[in-house]
Amino acid sequence: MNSRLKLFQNELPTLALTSEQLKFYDKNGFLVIEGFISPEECDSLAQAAFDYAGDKIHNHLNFHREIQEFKDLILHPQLHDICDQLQNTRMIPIGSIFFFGKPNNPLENGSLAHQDNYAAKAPIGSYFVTAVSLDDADSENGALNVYPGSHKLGELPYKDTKNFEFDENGNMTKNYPIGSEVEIPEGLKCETLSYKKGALILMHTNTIHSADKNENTQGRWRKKIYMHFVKDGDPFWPGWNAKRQIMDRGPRRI
Ligand SMILES: O=C(O)CCC(=O)C(=O)O
Repeated sequence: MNSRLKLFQNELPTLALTSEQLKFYDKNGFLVIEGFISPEECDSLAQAAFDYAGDKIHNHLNFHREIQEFKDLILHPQLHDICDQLQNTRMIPIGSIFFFGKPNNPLENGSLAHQDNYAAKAPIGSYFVTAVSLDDADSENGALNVYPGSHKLGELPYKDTKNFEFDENGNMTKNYPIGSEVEIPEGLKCETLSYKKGALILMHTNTIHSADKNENTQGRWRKKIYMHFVKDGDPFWPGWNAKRQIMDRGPRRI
């Protein structure tokens, strides 16, 4: 398969985070880096997603195993540089999930307030969440809500809930709001992020987050690819739907 993107280039210079970015992440449990990829690269990824999905406009797991552009993205050396610095070790990609974020789509219903490690069950602090937004996103089209500082609370008790239902042919028939819900501890504030097309969002696995269903009436989509990592050598639960698996990614550069 030929890639229309030229993302995976070993010769890309290393990307060092600033001390402000590191401090912000440490304090808040998330970080947004605008302009990580270009609008053209976003469009190329979006086109590849539409070409692959056809009329199946819903969440898709592991596009990076099916679509070269998404494989290039999850293997982007500068994405790894950033993950490695924030987690202070070599981070290994293990899975991804794509959201079309089509306005008023019955097969996309946002997500409940949750932490992400309920799914991967990796050692505490090992699992790591990254996402690239392929559209501008804000409260008008269901952007990500985060609870700054919640990553310092450890793993909270959660209500186990189903995310998806599939028919016998593997087609998604039902989508519940994603995530196993946690109770929001007192004192935490919810912040709805806004970011531009091409932004990279990094999130500690214990950061409580959610997203509203996209009910935009102006036809604004909110396409986004989440890519998940785990610390090199750590165990995790593959998951019957997600089927997480390690990928070969090259050496740590920074
Ligand atoms: O729709 C979103 O951006 C949030 C998705 C989410 O909460 C998740 O994948 O854990």
